[in-house]
Amino acid sequence: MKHTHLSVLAVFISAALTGCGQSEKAQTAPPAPSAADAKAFLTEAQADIEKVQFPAAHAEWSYATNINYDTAAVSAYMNEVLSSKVAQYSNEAARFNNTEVDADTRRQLDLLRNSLTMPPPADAEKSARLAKISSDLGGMYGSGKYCRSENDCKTLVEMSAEMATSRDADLMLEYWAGWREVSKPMKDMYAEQVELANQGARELGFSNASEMWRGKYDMPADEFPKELDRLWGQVKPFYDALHCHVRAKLGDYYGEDVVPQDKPIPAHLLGNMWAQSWGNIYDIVKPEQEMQVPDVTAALVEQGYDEIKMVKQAESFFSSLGFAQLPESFWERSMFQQPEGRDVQCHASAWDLDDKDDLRIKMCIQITGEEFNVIHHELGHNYYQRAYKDQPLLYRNSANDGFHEAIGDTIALSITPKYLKQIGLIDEIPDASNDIGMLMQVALDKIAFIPFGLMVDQWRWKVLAGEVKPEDYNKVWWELREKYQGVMAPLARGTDAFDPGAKYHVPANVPYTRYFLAHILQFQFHRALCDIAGDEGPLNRCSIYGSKEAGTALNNMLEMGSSKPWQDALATLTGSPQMDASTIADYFAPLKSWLDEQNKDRSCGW
Ligand code: X8Z
Ligand code: ZN
Repeated sequence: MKHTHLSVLAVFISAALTGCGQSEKAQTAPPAPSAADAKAFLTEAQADIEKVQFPAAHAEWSYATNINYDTAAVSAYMNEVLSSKVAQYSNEAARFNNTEVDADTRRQLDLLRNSLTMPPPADAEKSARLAKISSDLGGMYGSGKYCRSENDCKTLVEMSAEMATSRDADLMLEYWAGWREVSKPMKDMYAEQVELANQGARELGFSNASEMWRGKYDMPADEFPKELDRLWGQVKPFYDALHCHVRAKLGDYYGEDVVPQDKPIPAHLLGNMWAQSWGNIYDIVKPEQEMQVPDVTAALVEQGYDEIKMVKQAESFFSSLGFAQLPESFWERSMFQQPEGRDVQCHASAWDLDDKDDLRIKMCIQITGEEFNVIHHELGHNYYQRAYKDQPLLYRNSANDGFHEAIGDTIALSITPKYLKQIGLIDEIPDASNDIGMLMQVALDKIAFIPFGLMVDQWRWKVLAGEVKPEDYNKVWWELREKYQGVMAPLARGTDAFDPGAKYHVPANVPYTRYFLAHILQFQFHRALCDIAGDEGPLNRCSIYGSKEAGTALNNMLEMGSSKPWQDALATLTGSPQMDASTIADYFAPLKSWLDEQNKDRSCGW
């Protein structure tokens, strides 16, 4: 996550005078605002928003790294001030709807109009309530724990770590259900928040907040879901094959009474609290033939890596591409470890506190290969933020939100055996006979994720559009989980359950389609950068480490920020303005053939 709240607006006071003595003739319409007025408005709006944005970011940082009553109050207040300001300016931008302006001015007006995620109503009490709910939901998630008894409470980080390696179905089921107790009390607050944000959206001229969420992609809001369906259609055959194999192997391991072979997979057995990525069960689903696959977790532990050393190693990848090192303040101000004695929001995020160089990450780093990837993911945000920092405020953002999420992941795709050997984490590069194992490991992380990345906002768009009422929140959530992912709740869900709230981005109001897009885009970026780096081997073995040419090409796209439609940014790097999942098919082609062979006598589907 990164904060990019835009804001501002000085209330435009209509100059129309009312008064006595005005003749009929004098009542002419006020002159339409000019293009120069629009530019002046944007300049003023951005300057005004900036003034509040930075203190609001500091308040949010203080809250996320120290959740308590006071930090909650300050962060809710600052968030309210900022978002009300942006809402006012967004409203005012409509004044220029009929003004003829240049493309750049129009783009900035549109970005401003659609910049908020949860737009506050103009009513002061309601906007304060919305800010308080948002802040409370975030705090409930961040401080949430599951208590097995009075003195035995587990944090999400602890339970996640155990679920990554445990093969005890009962224990995993207990944690799965225990964590979902945390979100039950969120349900009514969430429903109230939806109502308030929709009022805010209507005041800005949208039919609801769903329309705003879908309208941020340089195409009509109703076209965007079709684009997602197209991309999902490209990936689905491969996902189905992976699902079929994984379900069969889980059935062998846990028994077909636990994992029925004609139903969705029970969600607690996939090595992850949300069944969103499955890399942690590689040992259960791996090919029977012995495969050498680097164990990055073991290598990091053996070589005595600590949190800082992992981050330094990730930084050095970016440095090898020609990006300037992170500033001293990054090391002083970031949070790399879960502190003792206070609650924090452990969910990883990257921050830019001043749009100059106050970059930070906030993570509760575990010494694992998975977290090593997350560190690259977060630094990708920071390098993007730095690359576009000289753009005007409204362009200090990624081309679309999927781009922001894709950059660090793209770099992490270059953590190949070749690279691991270069940095001394492994001694030997496994030969091509091991590729199926290595591709399986990547597919469990990346391909398994894709339908989850899609379904979260399929749910939220329906909720925000009012198509799904609070009493059906949980039911529809599980319908979508089953439809897209083919996973099911391992226990009957009570009427008070609010399982979406057990996933960070729902209480935190972070849109999720960005991760779906990122999982498509990162393979396109990887291929383009590998071409530029002159790596001629297969994509899964390519690492762009050390390629200044690749770094320059990447930076050229990053520094555009959101100044141009994302299609232009995409074409700048890849030569094509289309998102396209065919690169995924190419990357994993040998694994797909292998899976089809494994599945040939199985009955797939759910
Ligand atoms: O939330 C994140 C990042 C922070 S922007 C760690 N991710 C999603 C998640 O954890 O659910 C990265 C992949 C998907
Ligand atoms: Zn991210």
